[in-house]
Amino acid sequence: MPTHIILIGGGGHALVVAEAATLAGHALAGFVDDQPPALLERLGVCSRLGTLESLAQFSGPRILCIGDVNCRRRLAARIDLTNAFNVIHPTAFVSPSARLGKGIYVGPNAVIHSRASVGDHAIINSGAIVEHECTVGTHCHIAPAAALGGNVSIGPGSLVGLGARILPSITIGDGAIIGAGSVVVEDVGNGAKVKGVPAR
Ligand code: JB3
Repeated sequence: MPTHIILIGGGGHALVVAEAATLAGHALAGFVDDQPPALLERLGVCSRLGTLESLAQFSGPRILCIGDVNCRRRLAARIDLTNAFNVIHPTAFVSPSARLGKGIYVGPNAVIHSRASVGDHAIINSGAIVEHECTVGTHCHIAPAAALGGNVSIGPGSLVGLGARILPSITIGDGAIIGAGSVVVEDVGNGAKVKGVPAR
């Protein structure tokens, strides 16, 4: 019996979550969004159930489908995510010893390796690599093709940009931003924004 998932947000990120959920054998109950007209509606992917406020009428499984880390964090504080559901693309590898929270999106060809842990409402996007014993905090976004070496720790609400590389055993603080294509060779503090090779 497929799970009927409510998507929270109706834009580009919701589009990829919807596809991953469908390929994984789930069904879509529809989406909620405050801003008309949403991409999902224009593409006929699934029906709009209402605004975020209307979410209170539903008890089914749901997932936050908003790419912006701060927006995702802000909305998570405002809505009921008790029944948050993980959407994992069928081509992703998630180690049996990895520990996942809830409301997590794992994209195509992503890797979450042995004994890694990923917090609630995080995004491990297309082709991203979270190596063994990493810790990825809640609401983090590991963008497409980013790679975390073993034992890397990423604080809540941080963004690791497209194709960035984090060397093994590095610690990234809370709410940090790692620029696309960067190579991080030393720890990064809370709220820091770094970019480049090596990232500064
Ligand atoms: O780069 C990749 C692979 N994906 C990007 C993703 C991580 O982030 C994607 O290309 C986009 O840059 C972005 O996807 P997202 O968040 O779907 O962006 P957009 O298509 O602009 O849709 C934003 C959705 O969030 C829309 O449904 C908005 O209604 C909703 N939204 C944004 N800000 C908000 C707010 N909804 C509420 N209620 N409140 C907000 O503040």
